[in-house]
Amino acid sequence: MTTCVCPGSFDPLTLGHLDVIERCAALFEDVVVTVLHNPDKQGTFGADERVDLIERSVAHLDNVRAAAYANTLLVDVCRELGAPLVVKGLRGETDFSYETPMATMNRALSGLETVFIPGNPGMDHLSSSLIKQVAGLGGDVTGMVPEPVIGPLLERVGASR
Ligand code: COD
Repeated sequence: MTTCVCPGSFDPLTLGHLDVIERCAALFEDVVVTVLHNPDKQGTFGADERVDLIERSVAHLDNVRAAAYANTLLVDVCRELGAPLVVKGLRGETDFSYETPMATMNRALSGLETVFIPGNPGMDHLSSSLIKQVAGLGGDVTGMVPEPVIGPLLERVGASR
């Protein structure tokens, strides 16, 4: 059985993330969505909240689970899970430029391979940060995040306005 890891901040999960996760679920027997710390990003949701929103959004996928890891390298998470590879979605050249050094670093650290999967073109505009901006200024986020995320997202960014 090959375990595939889908790593990210997921702050919060978007329909773009979910599309990649669903495609991984069709390709691999075991998929672990891992919530990790990105030092370049300030968090809106706590790690446990993000995991809860992911779990509620992937309830229809039997072979997908979610977990959060604090102060841990992705390569160590994958070693612990017995996963030989991670899958990352690419929305185009900007994602490719951002992701390639991380993929090379992870391979240098432990031999961990990164598989890139092209994002669904209709979802290329979906990013957690843009969606939070839209929601925070009263825009409609229907069709941008999974249904379980809508309420908590509006509650959270509304509360911080
Ligand atoms: N369509 C397709 N793919 C998408 C979309 C979309 N609409 N939106 C996002 N994605 C992809 C991203 O390209 C990314 O691959 C993945 O989904 C997750 O996205 P984010 O934005 O939630 O997560 P990031 O990019 O902030 O995650 C960065 C990590 C947390 C994975 C990284 O910082 C990390 O590995 N941290 C752990 C510490 C570590 O090991 N550091 C060394 C790294 S070399």
